Amino acid sequence: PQTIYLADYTPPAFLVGPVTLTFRLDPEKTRVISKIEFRPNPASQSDTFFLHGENLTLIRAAIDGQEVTPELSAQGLTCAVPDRPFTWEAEVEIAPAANTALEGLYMSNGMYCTQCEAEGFRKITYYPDRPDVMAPFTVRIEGREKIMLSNGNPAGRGDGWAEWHDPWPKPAYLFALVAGDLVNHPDRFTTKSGREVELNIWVRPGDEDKCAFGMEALKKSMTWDEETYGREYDLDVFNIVAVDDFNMGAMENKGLNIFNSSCVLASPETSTDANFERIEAIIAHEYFHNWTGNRITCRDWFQLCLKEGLTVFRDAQFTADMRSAPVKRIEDAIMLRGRQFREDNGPLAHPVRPDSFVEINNFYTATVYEKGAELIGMLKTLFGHDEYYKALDLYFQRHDGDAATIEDWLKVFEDATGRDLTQFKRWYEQAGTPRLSISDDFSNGTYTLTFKQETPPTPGQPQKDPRVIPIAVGLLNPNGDEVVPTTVLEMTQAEQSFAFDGLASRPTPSILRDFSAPVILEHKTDNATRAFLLANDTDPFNRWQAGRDLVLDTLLRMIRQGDAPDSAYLDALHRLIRDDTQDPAFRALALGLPPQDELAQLIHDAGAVPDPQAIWEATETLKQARAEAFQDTATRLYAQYQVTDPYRPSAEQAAARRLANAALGIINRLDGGALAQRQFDGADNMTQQLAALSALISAGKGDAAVARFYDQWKHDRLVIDKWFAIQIQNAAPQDAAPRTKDLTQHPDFTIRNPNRFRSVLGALAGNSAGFHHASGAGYALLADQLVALDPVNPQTTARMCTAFETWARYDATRQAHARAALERILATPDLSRDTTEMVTRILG
Ligand code: BAL
Ligand code: ZN
Repeated sequence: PQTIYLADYTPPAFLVGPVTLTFRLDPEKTRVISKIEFRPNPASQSDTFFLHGENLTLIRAAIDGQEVTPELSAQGLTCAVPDRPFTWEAEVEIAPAANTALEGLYMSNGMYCTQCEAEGFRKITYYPDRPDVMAPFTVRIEGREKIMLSNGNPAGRGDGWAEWHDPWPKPAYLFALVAGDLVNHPDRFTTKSGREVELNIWVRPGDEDKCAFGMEALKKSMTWDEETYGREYDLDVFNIVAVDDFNMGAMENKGLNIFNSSCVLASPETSTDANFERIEAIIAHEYFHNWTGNRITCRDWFQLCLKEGLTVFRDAQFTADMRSAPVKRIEDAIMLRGRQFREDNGPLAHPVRPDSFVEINNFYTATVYEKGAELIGMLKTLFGHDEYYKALDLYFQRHDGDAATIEDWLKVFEDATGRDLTQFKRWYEQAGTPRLSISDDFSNGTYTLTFKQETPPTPGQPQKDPRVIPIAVGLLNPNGDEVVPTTVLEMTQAEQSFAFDGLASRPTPSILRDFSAPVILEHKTDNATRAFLLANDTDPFNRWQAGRDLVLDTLLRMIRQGDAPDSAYLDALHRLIRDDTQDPAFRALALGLPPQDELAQLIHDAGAVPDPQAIWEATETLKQARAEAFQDTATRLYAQYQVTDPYRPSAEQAAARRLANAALGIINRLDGGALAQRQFDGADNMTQQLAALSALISAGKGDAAVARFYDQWKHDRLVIDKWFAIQIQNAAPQDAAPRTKDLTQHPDFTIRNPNRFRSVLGALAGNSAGFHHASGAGYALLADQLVALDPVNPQTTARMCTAFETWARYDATRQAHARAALERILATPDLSRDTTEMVTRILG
């Protein structure tokens, strides 16, 4: 397959004026008739007229009304065209019902829908399918469906047809069409300048009662973006549609967001508190794209982080404002370390702005999204609130209507702040997570902190230059009082010292407060200091981090040396969870254990070979020790944090349930599942029911509850996804692959639905000791399933290959099993470009 390089970018040869599309819908033979105004681009050296097009049957093409015979290839067409503006017309036939890849126009439960990002529009008609070609679209849909939607504002409808007009020039990846027998949950919003906007969430009949929460989230997002960024909505209608078969979480098509139903449908009975929080964030994310992505889009796909990093950052700000800022920050750090640090450390490491790709769908990654968001956060930390918003105002003013680049983005900050961001740009260009080591010194009232930064080599990038790292630091005196409040140190060199004068005694530093940079801290401190920070730090993130450092230390000593669980850790944690002045969500987070995959990475980083089984056993031993030490406290917390009010998905109620369910997990290890059974029997919401089911399975008492849960929910596909996943997540290492295999034979398992596939095979990949079991059964099973899925849905296959990205850290036996599985995938005839690229990179 061909590699595409950022350095080879050239402007489009032709620019596009108004686009008119007519769809005559039919599952097997949809006709798409396009009429497009083209004009030569004076900024281009090329006069080659090339239109992308894949899997299309061309019926006819004409230029200025005269039929032409273009030259066709598997990628598109070329045609001789006049050296002046002209009108292109084409009629093609496509088969939505046969489209299982879920890119372009396809069918889901009898409903037509589209997914065009990144390069799906070329499967709908011939077009310059690149984000720097922008045009207003008028769309006519002809069909028998009750509801027929496209982008923009409604422009008319009659018996068997509907028309839409989107006045905002957009790239083809933001095109959308939906048609089906849908019902809506309607509402209205008035923008701050008085525009009346009709809002709808469209769903299949029967799902109407799961839309209210999403609608509230949408209205809150619209208000928040007006108040925080001064950004208003710009059409008369905003439509959201829920679709069951969808590769991504959701898609920000202009005026017509399409959502994976799992990311919009919510009810207390079927959705957990975590689902509610995620739905609120994704609704906000897609809505915020209207400005950061749609009004200002990307010049080319290498700039993906321009819209995704910024929009993730904005949705994180929104969640922090709607819920608890410290809890959101801690959850984001856990996620970043679990997914992005892992990516940065392995064969798939790539810069936030990659400089080459084979298949762009393979770059919708944690690095582009989540690390991309961290870079925006660092700019805000470095420049402060006012300068950040000054730069953003300039960005919107200068680039509205543009297809922009990271250079444009950084120039806005330079112009707004007067600062030079040449060094900061390395964050976009260099892959890998910087490691920050620390030493300190105290003499004559001066405390000096010295930092050293080093980024290990990543594929294709052996050498790294020092980056700008904002290090937020506070200092505490021995009484636990803060003697130096949070100060942002701006590290620019490979090694750099910072001095604090006028101190009466040697302080305890609290470093990287609020996780001020996406780096790994290598701080050789002792457990007494960690316990001190856990008790006294004023920065909630670092208080949580101190607890996390304590548990990592005890687990690593248990794994490496067979030590018993550390009593200093148990005591410090016990003090914290008993303290009712502390936020229950914070205490629940402090009770969380580090992901076993992260422990494996730490062991690997220290030069040893991790044993997933030993890591699992140590984690189990620690859970048991905590249960014995915290039994009485857990019993009290469980009772005290029961929510008696009617269910609300609020941050406050969710925090109480989270702590009570953490307490249930503790009690469950000692009472043989008795309390979990009571909770399961009495649960009136999914958060309680699922936590109880999980506990029962862990206690080995899950069989009856698993069967009952299935009977209760077999009509609800999203709940059944949870049912599949939870059985695998809670399986012991030796049982995980056999259990998964059994479940792939369940009548409700299908590889056609990405949510179902992920709920089963994704759960296996997430069960670290099970997936990496020494038998190789986990690797072999996933390979079997990926080989079966690839011809059906390459995009989801390729994404799931990331389960293998850590294979090289394990022992020779596991490596041999993993290599065999990967080579078997790669040897599959006609393997997709997506999967070929991923497996090739993973094998290294
Ligand atoms: N643009 C793809 C889905 C999302 O990031 O919103
Ligand atoms: Zn996005």
